[in-house]
Amino acid sequence: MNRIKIGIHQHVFTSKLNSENLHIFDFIKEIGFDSMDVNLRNTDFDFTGQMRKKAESLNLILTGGGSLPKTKEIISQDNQKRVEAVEYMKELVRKAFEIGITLYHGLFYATAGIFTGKGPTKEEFDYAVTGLKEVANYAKKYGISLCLEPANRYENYMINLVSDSLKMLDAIDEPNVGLLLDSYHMNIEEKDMYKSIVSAKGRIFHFHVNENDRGIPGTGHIPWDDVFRALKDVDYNGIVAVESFVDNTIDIASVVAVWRRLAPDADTLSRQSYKFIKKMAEKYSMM
Ligand SMILES: [Mn+2]
Repeated sequence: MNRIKIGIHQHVFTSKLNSENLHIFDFIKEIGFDSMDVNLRNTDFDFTGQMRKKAESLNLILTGGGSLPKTKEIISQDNQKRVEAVEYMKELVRKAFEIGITLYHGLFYATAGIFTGKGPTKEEFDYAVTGLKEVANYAKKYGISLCLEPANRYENYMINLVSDSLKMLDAIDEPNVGLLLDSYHMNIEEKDMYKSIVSAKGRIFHFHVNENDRGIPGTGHIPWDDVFRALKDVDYNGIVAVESFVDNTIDIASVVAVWRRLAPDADTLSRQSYKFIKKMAEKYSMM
């Protein structure tokens, strides 16, 4: 029988965790959450120890998000830029390790928001594979796995579909590389939510529940029964985390294009999301 854990992204509350707001961990634990997705890019190296200690004291699992920023281009024509992108990811791997994180996920097979006016070339695909294979081997030494997150066409042109991501996984061919699937991106790109999740059986390391408008799950038109039935049918045992944004001053607002309030406040968003995920997980006997 498969059991899922329920997580929440730190962006529901803040773009940057620090000693002033670390009590967010207590708050989400109280609601019932098992896990939080942390923004690795915005976490200071000298804060990792405190974060780790706090999470351990609460028995809270942390995962690390770290998409490539605009200045880091893993599929650039310029070799120097590709090297810099790989070095940047290695730094995030070390940060993740210091926090006690074992899953590092994001849009890092290309750079969000950088377009060429064409689809991906074979050369660009190969650059991503070479770079990620290097990062994967580095991460292995730290006991960390990478999760590629297929993201919609407005954010990148390399991997929009689950099927694209499976091709890249096969090419990277490392056991510590898998997928983070996200219902928001899938709703834009996939014809059939159930079939695409099932097509990735055994390769899904992390899952984002995201409503079609990125608001509270269960308040929009994502076919949630298809999503949870698929997670059940692939025996998913990982974390199902709500990813939404209330603090719209966050630095990724321009990438994810969220300009309006998606929920009244972070408190409401987290409580309602938890309730909804739990209800669906119970319906499909995954709790
Ligand atoms: Mn996501």
